[in-house]
Amino acid sequence: MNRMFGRCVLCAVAASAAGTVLAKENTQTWGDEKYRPKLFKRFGDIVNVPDGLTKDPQGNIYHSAPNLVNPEYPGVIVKRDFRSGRWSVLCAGLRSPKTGFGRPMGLEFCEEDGNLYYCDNQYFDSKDYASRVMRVVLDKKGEVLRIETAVDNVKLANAIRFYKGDMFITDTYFDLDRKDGVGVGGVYRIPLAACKDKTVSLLPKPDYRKDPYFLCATETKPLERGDISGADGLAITREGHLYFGTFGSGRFYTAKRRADGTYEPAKLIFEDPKRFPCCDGICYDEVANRIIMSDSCLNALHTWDIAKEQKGECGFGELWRNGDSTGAHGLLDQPCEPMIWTDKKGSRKLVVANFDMTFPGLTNKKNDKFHTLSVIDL
Ligand SMILES: [Ca+2]
Ligand SMILES: [Ca+2]
Repeated sequence: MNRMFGRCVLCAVAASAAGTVLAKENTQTWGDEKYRPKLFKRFGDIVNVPDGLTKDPQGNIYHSAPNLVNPEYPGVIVKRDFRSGRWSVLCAGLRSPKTGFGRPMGLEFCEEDGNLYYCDNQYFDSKDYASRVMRVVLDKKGEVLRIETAVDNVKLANAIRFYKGDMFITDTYFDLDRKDGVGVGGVYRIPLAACKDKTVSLLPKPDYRKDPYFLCATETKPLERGDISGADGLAITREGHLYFGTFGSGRFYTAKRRADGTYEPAKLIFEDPKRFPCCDGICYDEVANRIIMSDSCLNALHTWDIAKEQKGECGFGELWRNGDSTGAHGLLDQPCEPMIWTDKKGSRKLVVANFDMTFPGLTNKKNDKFHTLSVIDL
């Protein structure tokens, strides 16, 4: 009897502890309540650092997790079946021969060849060009046949997009050790044909301007939190224009595509460290003709209105922001990648991955046990 009582007391304590957690979720929020993020998915520790998001033409969702917080679990790509809503493991990230880890981050389904590509971010394990872009070759049923290296010699492969036969990736660190303390990162453009039958190797960074695949550079003057990370998120509009921003300082750029398929030099279009101190993953919202940016530092989602930009106005806006949160009830917890997705009822959603692996100076203060995706009704 006493033992039973003891157990009940323990339960009561646990419930009260959970209640405390709930109360703390009443963190400050900014933004229209209709955009309050809700919980889309909570994973077990098998996905302990949620990162990249993409979808295929059938509406299946692919989600990557480099799992840097709890290395008991390998980096992994999971898949949500559109019809059943069930999640399953698609594959583990292929282990790097240099580090022994597989670290899938930004990923994109390529409609041109029907395969899934992901950035293998080895930078936290090796700064010696160990990162790669991997191609997950799928059969007609979507099962994995093999994983092969499309691009190597990358420092920190971060985001990946496709446009008209070309792959575009960001490399967040060039490690040029500039005297002025500015961090350089950049965007590369690699024709799919160039890496179809062999691996494309990027040139070492001291020669980056000679690299035939180099497209444009970003510069990051560190803010108070001392982060010099460069190009991170990348989005491409239906006309092929590029948008990208720096993780360390939220500098936001565009590079316009010319009619002949070449690109104009990158242009800095927004820089305001108070409102946008960190550009993590971004996506293009074709319906609203805007870019949606996740801000890992402020726990926020911002927007960039392209029509306003074309009129010479500032396109910046804030969609949602909240204070420190575990994400247990869907609030943002270091949002790193947004994705537009239409559910079975035809309702347009914004799905957001919450990285929840805190760095100095971020709103997120703790790597907690809630590994989550949020969702917002658009
Ligand atoms: Ca957290
Ligand atoms: Ca969390």
